[in-house]
Amino acid sequence: MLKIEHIGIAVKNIEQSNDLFTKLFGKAPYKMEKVESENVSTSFFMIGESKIELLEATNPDSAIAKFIEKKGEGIHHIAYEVENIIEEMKRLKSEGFTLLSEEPKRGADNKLICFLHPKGTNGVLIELCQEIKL
Ligand code: CMX
Repeated sequence: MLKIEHIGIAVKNIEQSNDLFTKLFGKAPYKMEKVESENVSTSFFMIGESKIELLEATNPDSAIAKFIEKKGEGIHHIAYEVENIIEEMKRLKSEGFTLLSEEPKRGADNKLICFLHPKGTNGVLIELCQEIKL
């Protein structure tokens, strides 16, 4: 793994949270994006080299809706950038981690992504992401 790519925070209302985090950071999100396949609306803030993603559920079946219902708003996942997501998925699978998809999926902010089940990572949902190079 190369570095922490971003930290994802589950929020109930992304417009209100955008205002809150804009006040907190002193700068606005650089991007907002809906990811239909994950049933989420996202916004991204860049703070120095660190990226924060806010996530709001767009329907009740969304992982974010379930998370908020169970645990309330808060840190939802930590995403790590990888050089080659296919190779990293193979490596982690052979180490015994549970991948939540067999293939990488297309995520927000121009990334291929794959999640690891939090039960196998001390209760922290881990996302792997690789930049899609055009
Ligand atoms: N962090 C830590 N634990 C989590 C979690 C999270 N984000 N989400 C769920 N859990 C816990 C649940 O609380 C539950 O714990 P207990 O058994 O102790 O109650 C456990 O994981 C398993 O729960 P589950 O009922 O088997 O499964 P869920 O329906 O809650 O789904 C998960 C959990 C991780 C499999 C599902 O959320 C998932 O597939 N996530 C990956 C996709 C995703 O999160 N998409 C949204 C973000 C997209 C993006 O970043 O663009």
